[in-house]
Amino acid sequence: MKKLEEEIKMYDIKKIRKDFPILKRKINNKTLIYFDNAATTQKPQQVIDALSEFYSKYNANIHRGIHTLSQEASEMYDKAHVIVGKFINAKVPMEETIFVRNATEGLNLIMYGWAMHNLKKGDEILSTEMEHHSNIVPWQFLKEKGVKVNFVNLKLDGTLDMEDLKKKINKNTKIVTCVHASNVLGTINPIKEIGKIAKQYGALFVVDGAQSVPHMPVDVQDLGADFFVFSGHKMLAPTGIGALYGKKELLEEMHPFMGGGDMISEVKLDGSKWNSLPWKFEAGTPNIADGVAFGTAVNYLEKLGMEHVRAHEKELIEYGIKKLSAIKGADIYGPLDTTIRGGVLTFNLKNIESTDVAAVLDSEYGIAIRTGMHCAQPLTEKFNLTSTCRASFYIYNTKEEIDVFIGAIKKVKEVFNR
Ligand code: C6P
Repeated sequence: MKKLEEEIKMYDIKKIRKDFPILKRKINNKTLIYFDNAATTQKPQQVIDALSEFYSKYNANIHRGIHTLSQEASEMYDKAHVIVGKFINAKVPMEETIFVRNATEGLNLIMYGWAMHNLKKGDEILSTEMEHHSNIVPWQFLKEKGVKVNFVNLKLDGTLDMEDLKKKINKNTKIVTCVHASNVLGTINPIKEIGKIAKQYGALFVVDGAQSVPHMPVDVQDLGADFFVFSGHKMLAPTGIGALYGKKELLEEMHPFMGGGDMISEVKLDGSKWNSLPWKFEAGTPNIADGVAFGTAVNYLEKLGMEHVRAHEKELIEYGIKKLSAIKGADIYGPLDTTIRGGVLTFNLKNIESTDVAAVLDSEYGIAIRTGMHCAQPLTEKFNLTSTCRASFYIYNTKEEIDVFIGAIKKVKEVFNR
């Protein structure tokens, strides 16, 4: 523990910030304070360079040519799978890491590839009220097959009701799915425990890691996940690239999502054979350059060390909660215990519209936050709300920025006479 504390002191925030050119931008004559990291993160120069370098030196289609460029591009793209798979401790990093567009596509792939083919009338899926729409809506597509979708209750302290989970799971439950860290409340769920319960009932365990992989060490084997999805753009990589981890034996028996080039080993007019993993699930020309840059982004995070990333964000959220809760009329949502909370600070100011808060923060202070339901309508309505303000932190944010933010919140209250 002592060693980690010492190392965190060496977490060189000034150096990190220099890697992000956008942080120098002025917004309405103020230096940008970017607190919308749960939506998407900014990109370091290393990732921007990786894209530029790929297109300047290596661009070619992959797995299709024997010419040098195609060979090199293929090698780079394949290697990125290994980098990403190792990052989450996949047992077989290459075969178990499928590149998709984002977490949403990963969840849809599981629904179309596994659930559509394996579930029947009377089967049940158990999700939770804490989910992003992408872990609710795809499962609702299965209702037409007579599959029931149930939801574990969310408690008003921002944690899942584990007793309710134990009540709702039963012998018909074929999939248990849960968000690892909430994009609205910041709650870090007891994933390992939920996975164990799922296994007791023989259900598949699907985890939405869109808000965990970018922010903390994740070990999919230790967590007991059968499938695990996340998006590159929330962890320094470009948009349009993400990953679906799946246990090899499940992926091998699973139906492909899309048919076409590269996902086959043989095509006859009366039928085809599928390619080996992970290519079986990557039909057509993939997002090659962004895939390569995904590897670069992961290398960047690896260098920082995910324990340090988590420790830095924990410090920020602790500080943010402390400062914001001292402001009269500020309601903070989600657990206040930062051992189970990521760097997401969601709040409302009494009698002030969230959009008004965000507009003043942007126009007067150059601070970017998000407002609305954050693609989690059932969660928002559980709290009897229609909108919240959300400041979400990442590796380059500082306590000084939070101080500016808190000063701005005080000013907003003054402006609106509250
Ligand atoms: N949440 C937010 O502002 P995509 O859009 O596929 O990259 O990620 C979907 C997704 C899935 N699960 C969780 C927990 C998420 O937070 C998100 C994306 C963003 O909160 C955009 S709505």
